[in-house]
Amino acid sequence: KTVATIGLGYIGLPTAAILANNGLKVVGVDVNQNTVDAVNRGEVPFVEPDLAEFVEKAVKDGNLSASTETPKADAYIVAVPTPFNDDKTADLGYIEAAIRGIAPQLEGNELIILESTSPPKTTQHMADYLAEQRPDLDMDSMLIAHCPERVLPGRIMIELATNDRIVGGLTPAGAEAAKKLYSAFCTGEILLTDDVTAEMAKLVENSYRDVNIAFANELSVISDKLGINVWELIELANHHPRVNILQPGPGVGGHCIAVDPWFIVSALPEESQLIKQARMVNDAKPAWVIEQVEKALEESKSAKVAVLGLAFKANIDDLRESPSIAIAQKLATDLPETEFLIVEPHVEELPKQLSAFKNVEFADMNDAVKNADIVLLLVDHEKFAEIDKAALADKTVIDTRGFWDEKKNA
Ligand code: SAJ
Repeated sequence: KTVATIGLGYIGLPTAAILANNGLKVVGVDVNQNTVDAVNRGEVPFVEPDLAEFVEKAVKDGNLSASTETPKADAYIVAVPTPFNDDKTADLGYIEAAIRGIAPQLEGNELIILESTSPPKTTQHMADYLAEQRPDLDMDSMLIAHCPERVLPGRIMIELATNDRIVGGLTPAGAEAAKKLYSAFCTGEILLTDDVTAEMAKLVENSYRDVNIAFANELSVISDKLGINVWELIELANHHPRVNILQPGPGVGGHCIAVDPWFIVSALPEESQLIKQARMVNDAKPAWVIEQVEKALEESKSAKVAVLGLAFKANIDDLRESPSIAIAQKLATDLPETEFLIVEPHVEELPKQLSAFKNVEFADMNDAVKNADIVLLLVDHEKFAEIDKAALADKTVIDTRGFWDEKKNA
């Protein structure tokens, strides 16, 4: 059996590599010539633990190659981006382009799996689009399914093999065929359903988390107005056997949780009031943090602010869609007289969004804390536990994660 994976990004390449390591002949397709060349040399164009070994071995064994052209294959896996437009609707352009590449190669009876996170009914749209491209093709013979990925970057090679998978077939035969392909490497349970339920399963997993984080973020704003400690409030409420409130923070980052709920909202705006409101609550949190800093600076604009953490969550180096970066950028723009000492132990230098500011400097953790008048903690990196608490005693501390809160850590 031969497989073509369309898209050699964070999901497509690991999937291609794991299939090839399990005896299938795989061609990875990408529009980026550099990516294609790198894979053909047995190299990986981005960092992900264990992936390099998988790719190197598969290429050496002759089971994996890459191309900018879509080849003939028995099965196609579409793993391309689905970004959203400014009006929060999904951009299906990359999926359609993938189908335009696949269409001329088809003879009937092939399997096509959509892996990209997509709004409800995208799998059906993909099939309809294919039928338009190939009016001569017997669509009833085609096996089409949606199989969303749920792997965590940093653990992709492990989670690809061990996570349970949801497979939604446009037809039961499509679901069965996709299950068979995934069982080449997936030791988790493979759960069959229809296409729209599978699309929604991925979206609601991330929306569930977003709504629950929004609840915690809203509580932090309410608690501030009431003059009570939100960390203590949540800690106490969570003693109830059926209550488990998440933790407030400076906002929600990353490329999934802050994006996926919009795919539901844009498909069903009237019906998705809660999901939409949660998104807005989380998106409003950075502005609230900025207000706290501005209040603290009212006395002296020439104060120094240590900003601890830029990553979108704890103990990673991923700065994409990070609320911390947005906060630092806005502060540096609005407060040109204030000096910002940026600390991010997981990266080597200031990211480009901050490097042009004259009032922003990349700093060592302990120096920044020592020299600052205000300490703003944005990410709960373990590394920050090494900061001597005595050094904070005479500073204004704005702790958006409750990192140093005694009630939270009681
Ligand atoms: N956050 C809070 N408070 C919390 C928990 C998280 O403010 O109590 C913030 C984090 O700081 C971060 C954001 O939310 O900015 C998202 O972090 P996360 O750890 O909740 O999730 P991600 O984006 O790293 O990964 C999620 C995971 N989905 C779920 O947990 C339902 C992961 O399993 C998915 O594979 C991934 O999205 C994805 O690719 O969809």
